[in-house]
Amino acid sequence: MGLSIGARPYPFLMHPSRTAFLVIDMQRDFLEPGGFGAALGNDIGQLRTAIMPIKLMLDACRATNMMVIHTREGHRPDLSDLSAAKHARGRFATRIGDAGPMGRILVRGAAGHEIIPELAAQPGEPVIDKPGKGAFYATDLEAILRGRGITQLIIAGVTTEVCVHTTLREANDRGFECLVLEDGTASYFPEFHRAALDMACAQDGIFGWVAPASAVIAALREGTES
Ligand code: TIU
Repeated sequence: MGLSIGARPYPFLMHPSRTAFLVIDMQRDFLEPGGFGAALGNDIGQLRTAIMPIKLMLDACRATNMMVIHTREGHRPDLSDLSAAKHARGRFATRIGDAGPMGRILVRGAAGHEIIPELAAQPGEPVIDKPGKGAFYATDLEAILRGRGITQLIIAGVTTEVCVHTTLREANDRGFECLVLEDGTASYFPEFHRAALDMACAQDGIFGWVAPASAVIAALREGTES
């Protein structure tokens, strides 16, 4: 059995008991003024369209007991897990670890590192702290997914072509079936967002599937009613 979700490039057969909703880096540092995203010279307003679709998906997952996992990009306060290459990259005045209006940029424990309050994790939902762009690199995400028997991921968050795509690729190589939410992801660059979604499902699903949050939510709702 399974729930059929209208998706690109063809319907995705979802098995909710083996599926996790993975929300990538919906942190104040990317979505609010004075954080890492802004320090990189970006228009943070571009990302806020993803908030409501993710909120609606979280509501649906929580109502149907589907697993939810959150990630946060950030580093230890002593920056011992920050590579010199990542630290040095870019020619900006404010870098990772520097003081900003929401505390030290992309440092665990700082206010800016927190998930935005609208999408805060609830008790029982794992929060994965990751030093890289991909959520599998240097984390226990894979152990948590395997331990819970998860084989499918619904992926949302920011930014589409950076941390979402890196995680999608890591998950694909590890044998997970992945569906990316087209409206639950966003980029500072709308053209990169569109291209990243097209790349995810090109060649008849080279990395996986793409669908709006409403399609997944409708399937979840039907699945619990039937
Ligand atoms: N800068 C940018 O677009 N993204 C990141 O640095 N991290 C994530 O995508 N989370």
